[in-house]
Amino acid sequence: MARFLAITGGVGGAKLALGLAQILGPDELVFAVNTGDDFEHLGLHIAPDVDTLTYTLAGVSNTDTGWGRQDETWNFMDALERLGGETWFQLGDRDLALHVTRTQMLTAGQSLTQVTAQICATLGVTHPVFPMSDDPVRTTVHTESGPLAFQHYFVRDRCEPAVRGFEFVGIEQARLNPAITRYLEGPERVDGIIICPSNPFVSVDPLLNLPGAHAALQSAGVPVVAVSPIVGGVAIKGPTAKMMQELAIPNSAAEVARHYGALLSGLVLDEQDRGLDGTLDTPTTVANTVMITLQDRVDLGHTVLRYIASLA
Ligand code: FO1
Repeated sequence: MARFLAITGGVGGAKLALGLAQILGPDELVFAVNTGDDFEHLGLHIAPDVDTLTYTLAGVSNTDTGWGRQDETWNFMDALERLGGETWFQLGDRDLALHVTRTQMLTAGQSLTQVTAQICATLGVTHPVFPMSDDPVRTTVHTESGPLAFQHYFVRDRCEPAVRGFEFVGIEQARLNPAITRYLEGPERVDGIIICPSNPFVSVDPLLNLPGAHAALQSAGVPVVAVSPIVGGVAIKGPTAKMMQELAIPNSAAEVARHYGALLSGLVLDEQDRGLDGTLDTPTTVANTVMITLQDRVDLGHTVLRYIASLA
């Protein structure tokens, strides 16, 4: 039975993750999720990318925003606003319950991996979801207005300040989640690794930059396939293309391939970038990567799995 590891960030990556989860069972697919976006807010540990994936796989995500829960109510935010509290980061009542539970469990000494497993089980998510690390890694965005904690840059300042670079604070002391390492070596080794169409700089790089992670992924010796989050020079979701422009990197899918370099066995380009097919140092294939319907996600999942099989 073929088994796969999918590396994902938030909203964009979770779309393909859901497609893959419709095709592969819980013993065939595991997820490694970015935690560089995590932060402590209002005394709570928020893990946005882990939660976006969990809610998506559980079928309870807010499909308008991509983050947070469907059928949400906002009594807590309204009351907080009246008290003069910080309201730039929207926490719905149901979502809040999850953050309170997670924070309590972490404070009681459980690891983020254990907490995530319990929350997934409660929500009926059967595919294993692993935070990239149990150690704190916090993405700082260096901007023209100075360094900003990731959520301050992303949500509070709406990605407006021009980006100068990124720093993953704590990464030198952090280690790749051993639950993920297990799938890269030995008898449990997966047959392929999928990098979902998440932001390469802030959603995938935190995991790749964990000490030894890049080498562990490479030495797994299995195909590593990424789906480009850049389509026709723009990002389907989020600030990837804007960041590339500000970093003076051409905002092209070709640069996504160049960014991942020798790690990649292949890149899935969108139909709109068909002109790049066969012109890059990295092997490529072409598919519809703009996932609007559930069927789009499943179709792309099948394409990715077929592509991995062809590269194996
Ligand atoms: N994104 C927003 O743009 N605005 C918000 O108020 C917001 C709240 C929020 C609450 C919980 C959660 O899990 C995610 C939330 N996000 C919000 C999304 C999130 O911050 C970003 O999409 C990711 O960090 C980027 O992957």
